Amino acid sequence: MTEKLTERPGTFPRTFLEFPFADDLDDLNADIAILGIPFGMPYHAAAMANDQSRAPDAIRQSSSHVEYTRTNYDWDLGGPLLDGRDIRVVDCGNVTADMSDHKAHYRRAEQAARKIIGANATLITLGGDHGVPIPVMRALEEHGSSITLVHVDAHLDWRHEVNGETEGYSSPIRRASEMPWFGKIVQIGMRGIGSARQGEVDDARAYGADIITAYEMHNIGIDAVLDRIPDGGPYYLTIDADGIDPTIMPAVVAQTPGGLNWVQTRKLVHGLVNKGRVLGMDLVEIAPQHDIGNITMVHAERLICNFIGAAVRAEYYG
Ligand SMILES: [Mn+2]
Repeated sequence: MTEKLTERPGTFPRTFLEFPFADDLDDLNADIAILGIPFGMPYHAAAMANDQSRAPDAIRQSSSHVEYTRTNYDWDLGGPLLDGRDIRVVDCGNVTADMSDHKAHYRRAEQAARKIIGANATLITLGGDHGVPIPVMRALEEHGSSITLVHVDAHLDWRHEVNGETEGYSSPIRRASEMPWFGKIVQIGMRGIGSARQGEVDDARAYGADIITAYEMHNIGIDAVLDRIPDGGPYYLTIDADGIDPTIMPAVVAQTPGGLNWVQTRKLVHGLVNKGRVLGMDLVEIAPQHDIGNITMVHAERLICNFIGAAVRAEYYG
């Protein structure tokens, strides 16, 4: 019997922008697939379901002007979202949890991501905390060599372990550095204080990670940041919401001043998509209970729509 890897969200709207729900990952017909991965590996028992676990459905529910967003002229894109083309976007739902086996969630997430990427669809992952890209990045194994990892975050995320857990939200970039299919790592937006100590910074630099702090990014601008990312792809883009400035994405656990503003974020997304193929992206670490008004969700939806619209126009799909 084939294990059911994902389930339909129980909220309304049930899918992102009410795109079709597609949970038959063995028969996936999609150019772009959205996947919720609610649960990372916790550092404490009380964090097994953290606030970030609610984010995939919260992002879906915030897509409130679907009839406009999917059909009307989008000035961020210079036309409608899918540019009037025959592009199939689906929402695969959320990776199914197993209350008696937390590791099963990552195993299913990796299997789901392998099927989606194997079907040649661009994967957009909604977290969850920053542990959830670990199984997604594992799933890229067969898809490319020398994938450039582009990481937006206030924090370095190079811890080997925290409380004995090696696959939690402080470790995704170190785990990626151990995967032979990743080459260059470019880290953008570091500032303030996180879980990294001098040793983690030394390790990242020894690997050759290009660490562009938030302050350097503000000084040199996004065009210069894009110039430091190798041309041609393939790329994987992981965005920790706390890398974005808390004035536009306040719904994070670690609010840190000085992050990417909206114009910089949009320029980075469009610039990267147009430099080469982005195999997938994730948006993680949104903690819905910290939102102010709906401002984080508005920017999250805009970010995802800009990524989709840019990919469509970069001729990714036939
Ligand atoms: Mn992070």
